[in-house]
Amino acid sequence: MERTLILAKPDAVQRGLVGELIGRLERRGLRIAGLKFMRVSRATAEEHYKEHSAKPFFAGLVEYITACPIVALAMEGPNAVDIARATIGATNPANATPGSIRGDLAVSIGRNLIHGSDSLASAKRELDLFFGIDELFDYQRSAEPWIFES
Ligand code: DAT
Ligand code: MG
Repeated sequence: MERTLILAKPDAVQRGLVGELIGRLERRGLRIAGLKFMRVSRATAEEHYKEHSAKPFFAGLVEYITACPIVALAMEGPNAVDIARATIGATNPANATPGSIRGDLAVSIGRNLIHGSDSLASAKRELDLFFGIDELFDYQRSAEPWIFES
């Protein structure tokens, strides 16, 4: 079982596509472990995207992600990191396979709708940045008949 950080970015909120994005990930089989509608601070944006800090698009990326509220999600399931990345599609929507979120719903690399962590290590780092432990639901500790075997 893995958890990954998903962000429905400002363009997803502005275009009214948040439900569509979450719905696609849920229908794929991932479940929501945390969710919040929030404004990303400049400090959080810079930390989240620090691997890109030397790139020419970094300033624009930070402006974009802090421009209006986003929806942050922790999604979980078996191989959640890779499953989410495949469902999201390639970084540049021009190269994203039709059927993927970016391949169906986006045209521009600078407005590509959604973030998904690129590795388990990134997921842990990014989830810590966006969620407190008390904001994530622990399905294993629940008595409900959840869909994944333990
Ligand atoms: P991903 O979001 O698929 O993990 P990434 O980590 O390489 O992609 O880059 C983070 C974001 O930065 C990406 O979603 C959009 C933006 N970005 C990446 N490369 C870019 C480029 N060449 N020009 C403009 N924006 C870019
Ligand atoms: Mg990335």
